[in-house]
Amino acid sequence: MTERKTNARLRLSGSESLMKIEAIHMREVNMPLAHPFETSFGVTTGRRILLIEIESEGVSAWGECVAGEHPYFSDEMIDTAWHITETELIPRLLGKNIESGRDVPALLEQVRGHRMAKAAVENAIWEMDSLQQGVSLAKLLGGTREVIPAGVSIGIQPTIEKQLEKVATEVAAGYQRIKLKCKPGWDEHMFTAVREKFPDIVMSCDANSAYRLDDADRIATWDRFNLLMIEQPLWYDDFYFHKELQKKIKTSICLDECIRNRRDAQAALELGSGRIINIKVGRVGGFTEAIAVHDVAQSFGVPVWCGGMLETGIGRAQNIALSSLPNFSLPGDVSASKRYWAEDIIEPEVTVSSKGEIVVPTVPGRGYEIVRERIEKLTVRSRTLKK
Ligand code: OSB
Ligand code: MG
Repeated sequence: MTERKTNARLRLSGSESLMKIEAIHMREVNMPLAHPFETSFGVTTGRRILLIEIESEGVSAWGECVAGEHPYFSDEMIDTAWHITETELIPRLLGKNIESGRDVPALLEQVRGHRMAKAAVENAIWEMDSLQQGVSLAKLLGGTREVIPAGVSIGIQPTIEKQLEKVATEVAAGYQRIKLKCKPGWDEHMFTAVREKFPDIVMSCDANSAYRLDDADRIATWDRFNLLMIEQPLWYDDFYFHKELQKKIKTSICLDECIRNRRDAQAALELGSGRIINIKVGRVGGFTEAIAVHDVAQSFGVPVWCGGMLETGIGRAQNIALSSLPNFSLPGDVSASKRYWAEDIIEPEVTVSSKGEIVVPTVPGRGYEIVRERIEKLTVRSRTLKK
């Protein structure tokens, strides 16, 4: 808190402290995943990712849109994000003099929803601000941690044997928390097998909304697996029935899909819909709202952690910066680049120590360099908008 106030005071007064948005480049990169990723809503073998590059006075800053290839995780997808970014968001920013990423939500307010599209442009502006002020993005966001604890999210596997191999690999790599994707038909027998083989690991599961309240009695029996949490078991847009479920089980519910903003966080925590929140900066519409959700959870004594959306190094580096805030006290789904990509588009790539930690960069900006030639090779469409 004090950290953020200090940063705000650092700002110079007058025009030299403003960022003039001169040009915004949009591009779509296509990147095959090193391993297919299966959730209860489908399999992803490669990503189509919208990247935003903002130019101001010879400096460029980047943002990544985490919308998927299909509107299965949320109602956004890359093509809707592309359209809204080009026709609605960029025209509201071009030529403007912006003081901080915090000013962006108000500029985009007229456009309802499309939070993942908004987050990509807002986060690029936060990154620009950190470069212009010469501070790390983590520091600008109010981060206080020097290292962050890393966890992994393991997709649904074809067999239990494969699942056990995957878990063994990630435990050996040092990850501090293993999250298992689950769905009806890939739950109890799989949890039993993993727990038997790994009695002491910190383990959680993520259903991506695959269950219904009728499953409550069965889910209550999962208390025996000593899961750190069960992530978004019910409907993607619900926290009322999650409250009903939370009353019936001992294991903490963690909310992901249904938390869109700070008001959702407050309502859900007041209701008792869960006891942990997964913050995805794209899902809540950008760093400003992510910080606000973090603060609301903190005021309830509820821990948060940073979710992942199979990001490239750009979004991953920005997730590391966000995870350095004080209430990100549980390991997130922010893991090493090599789990996702043969070659990442930043250098160095994101690595995780044998203790399962990622070092938070202290240099100005995101702290990982863009590899422009690689991005150019992966680009399938691009568009530049200038005032
Ligand atoms: O629900 O957390 C989720 C990936 C895509 C969409 C939704 C989710 C996920 C993950 C992967 O769990 C997290 C990651 O490793 O990036
Ligand atoms: Mg999730």
